Amino acid sequence: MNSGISRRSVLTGLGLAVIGASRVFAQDRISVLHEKPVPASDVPADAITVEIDKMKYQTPEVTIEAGDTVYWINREVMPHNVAFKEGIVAEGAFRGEMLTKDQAYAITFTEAGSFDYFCTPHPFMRGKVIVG
Ligand SMILES: [Cu+2]
Repeated sequence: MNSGISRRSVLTGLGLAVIGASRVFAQDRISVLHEKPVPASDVPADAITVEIDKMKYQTPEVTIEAGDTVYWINREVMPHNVAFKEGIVAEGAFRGEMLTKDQAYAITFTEAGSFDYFCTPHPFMRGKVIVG
């Protein structure tokens, strides 16, 4: 007579690991390197720059990678800034500091997307940062 040995393996039910990767809209999609404008001479030589002159952002559209920093440099006496409407880079609106001549302002873009900006006192001045 054969005595059958039965083995029973017990499968442990594995819980699905849920990764909490959903974006929180309230989180800022940018970080500001320096709260105040810096002299244009402090801008690194290899920086991604947008010059502001003649009431225009001279490179109206720049394409960068997430984590890159864009420096805006004002080259004229007329003060300008970089501002985003509500919901573009954060839940609220973002208004960068005003730049006088030869001052720079740096913003690091931490998430992919297309970010339209404008100049607060000159809303006809517009530009876009595309983060790939
Ligand atoms: Cu302006």
